[in-house]
Amino acid sequence: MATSLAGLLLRLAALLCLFQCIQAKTITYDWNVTWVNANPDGLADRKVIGINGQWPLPVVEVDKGDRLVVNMYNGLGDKDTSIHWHGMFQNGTNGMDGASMVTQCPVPPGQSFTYNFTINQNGTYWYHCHTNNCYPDGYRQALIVHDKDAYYNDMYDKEYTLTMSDWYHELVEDIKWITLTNPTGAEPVPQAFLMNDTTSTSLPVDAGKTYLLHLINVGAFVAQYIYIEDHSFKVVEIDGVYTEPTEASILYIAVAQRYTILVETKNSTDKNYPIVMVADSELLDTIPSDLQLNSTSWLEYNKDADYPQAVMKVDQSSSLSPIDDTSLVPYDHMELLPDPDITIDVTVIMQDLADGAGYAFFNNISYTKPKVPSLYSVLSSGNYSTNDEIYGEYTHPTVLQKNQVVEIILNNGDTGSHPFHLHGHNFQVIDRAPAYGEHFYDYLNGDPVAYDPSNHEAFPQYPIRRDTIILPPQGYVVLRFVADNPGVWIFHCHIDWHLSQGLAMILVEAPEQIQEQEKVSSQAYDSCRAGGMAYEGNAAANTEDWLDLTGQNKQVDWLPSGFTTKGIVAMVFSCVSAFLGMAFISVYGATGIQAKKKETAVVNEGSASSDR
Ligand SMILES: *[C@@H]1O[C@H](CO)[C@@H](O)[C@H](O)[C@H]1NC(C)=O
Ligand SMILES: *[C@@H]1O[C@H](CO)[C@@H](O)[C@H](O)[C@H]1NC(C)=O
Ligand SMILES: *[C@@H]1O[C@H](CO)[C@@H](O)[C@H](O)[C@H]1NC(C)=O
Ligand SMILES: *[C@@H]1O[C@H](CO)[C@@H](O)[C@H](O)[C@H]1NC(C)=O
Ligand SMILES: *[C@@H]1O[C@H](CO)[C@@H](O)[C@H](O)[C@H]1NC(C)=O
Ligand SMILES: *[C@@H]1O[C@H](CO)[C@@H](O)[C@H](O)[C@H]1NC(C)=O
Ligand SMILES: *[C@@H]1O[C@H](CO)[C@@H](O)[C@H](O)[C@H]1NC(C)=O
Ligand SMILES: *[C@@H]1O[C@H](CO)[C@@H](O)[C@H](O)[C@H]1NC(C)=O
Ligand SMILES: *[C@@H]1O[C@H](CO)[C@@H](O)[C@H](O)[C@H]1NC(C)=O
Ligand SMILES: [Cu+2]
Repeated sequence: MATSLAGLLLRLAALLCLFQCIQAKTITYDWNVTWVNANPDGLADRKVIGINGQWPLPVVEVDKGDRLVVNMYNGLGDKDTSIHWHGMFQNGTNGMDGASMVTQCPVPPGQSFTYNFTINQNGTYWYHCHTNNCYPDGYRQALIVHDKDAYYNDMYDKEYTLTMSDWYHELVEDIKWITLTNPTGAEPVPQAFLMNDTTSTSLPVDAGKTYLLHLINVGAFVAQYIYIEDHSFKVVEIDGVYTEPTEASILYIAVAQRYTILVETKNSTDKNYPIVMVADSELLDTIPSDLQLNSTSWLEYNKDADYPQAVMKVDQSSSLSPIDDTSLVPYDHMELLPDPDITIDVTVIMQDLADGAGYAFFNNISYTKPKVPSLYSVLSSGNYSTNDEIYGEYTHPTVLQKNQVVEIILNNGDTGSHPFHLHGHNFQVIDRAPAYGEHFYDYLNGDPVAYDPSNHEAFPQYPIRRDTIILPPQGYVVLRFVADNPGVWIFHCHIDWHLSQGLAMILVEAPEQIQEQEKVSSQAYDSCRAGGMAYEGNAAANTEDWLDLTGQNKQVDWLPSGFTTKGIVAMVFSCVSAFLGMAFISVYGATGIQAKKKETAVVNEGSASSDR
């Protein structure tokens, strides 16, 4: 009798603990964002964006179910800012998504913004600034969500987080980018590549154990190959989606993508093994001779043993053969979504506009930010919210109805590969071509190949889901998701340089539900007031006539017809060569020069005003 009472009490206590012990908590940070100095590659001291005087920035770690509250104070003095929590669905909290002019006003110096949302997702994420081009200045770091129910929890002994990134020595504001002098749109070439915000790092390991590694590319531009010499591993999660454990030996991680892997260590501790990161040099227009393309860190078995440099199996990064992410299977075996209710069919194009600078387009639109954050247009527009015209032509809006199955067909008219990211969702990847590996660049031999809805490979039964997907050079990718998350979500290339060239569009998902559920704090509107920005009205800030977009921000005008990028390239280079007194025009070919003869007058006007 006594024992069974004790047993009952014990069980009661256990039950209570179950309630209390797993009760979600609130994690609160006060972040004072200021400039600090850092020299992560040992090559150059530079100003970076720090938090509370520190850089590298704090890794945020939460348990699934927690509420995260970040009181951010902009102490930069000279720059607007905001934080996007990359991969977080912000279900019911669209205003916390952090994308400037989409879901909030940029936070000007001296203002605060409180991010406050619950996290009911698993896995590996990151946070970064989402105002203008502010994250290459260092404002980015890992965000890890621990899940006590993760299927792989009893399969490892210890976990590590390892970020990778490109690194520039100049402040973004000093990098010449969208200008007449760069008509080819050649992306700025980084000066270094970092592993975990340093040039190399050691992960101490014991023999005969299994380690969980969260790998995150927090770079602004360059994708990385990564492998561990003489070790294979199992992929268990990508972009917050658990996968069937899948054996792999090389990963290719584009900016913003994440992989979690299980690495089993060897039984002996006589050697340290290089963890090798190789920058994808195919993305670089030029490769300076002093740019170190590969970096080595170590699985450190033995502090007294050597730390050997990598023995590269191949000298060309493009011949490394990484696992194809579309071959992975989500652990939850979510089935292929049914045929779409709405299809968004867009083609990526890079082209110059009348100012002679290079821009990026979905079809014929280069995203240009509206005068009112699009979410605030939803909230102030009453029954006009379902009319896509009010969001302005140049935000490239599509209004989605609640629970529609949405298909995005993304064709690449460009010769580069691009990592595309959708806010607020992950998506099923139902088709992509060409595949990774030796055929990845095959479509460069001819015209771009568009997806043909009436002639395609069979879709996978359990397509992989992720939030950032690589679009192959001149190829395509096809994505599906359900519009079950009311909000304004931006879909964009995550190469930060391409985003600033306009490679983005917005989805206005279930605007009427947004109006019902979204509450924006008065503090959020304070950022708009302090920055002199409107927070009501259509894209042109018109609150009287919702369909009158007069005064909206527009993309730069088209070039006069017959005026080509090639012509501008020839013109600029011939100017440079004339200036230098050199005759290297011939390199650019006869067509370019002919085009140039017709067009010189127009471009000279442009250059006169922009150069002086
Ligand atoms: C932020 O940090 C700067 C530099 O240390 C300091 O001057 C400022 O008072 C701080 N502001 C807040 C709100 O903590
Ligand atoms: C965060 O949001 C919750 C739910 O709306 C609210 O109860 C709480 O007061 C908020 N916290 C802060 C610090 O704003
Ligand atoms: C990477 O850097 C973060 C932040 O500085 C640190 O918490 C983490 O332990 C580092 N990881 C490794 C593997 O050194
Ligand atoms: C998140 O974790 C839960 C519990 O482990 C799991 O059931 C669910 O499938 C996971 N979600 C994804 C997208 O992998
Ligand atoms: C280490 O030894 C154990 C037990 O002998 C064996 O099962 C395991 O496969 C070995 N691991 C490696 C990586 O060789
Ligand atoms: C790493 O890259 C550099 C050039 O950036 C090259 O000289 C070196 O040989 C490479 N290292 C290995 C191990 O291949
Ligand atoms: C894009 O094309 C559409 C359809 O041809 C046209 O109506 C629209 O004006 C174009 N927009 C721009 C910015 O050129
Ligand atoms: C919007 O609502 C107003 C009343 O609030 C009504 O007069 C108007 O006809 C409605 N417009 C549309 C397009 O439904
Ligand atoms: C958002 O929440 C709703 C209701 O709680 C749910 O049905 C929906 O699946 C969620 N969507 C996402 C993307 O998490
Ligand atoms: Cu891109």
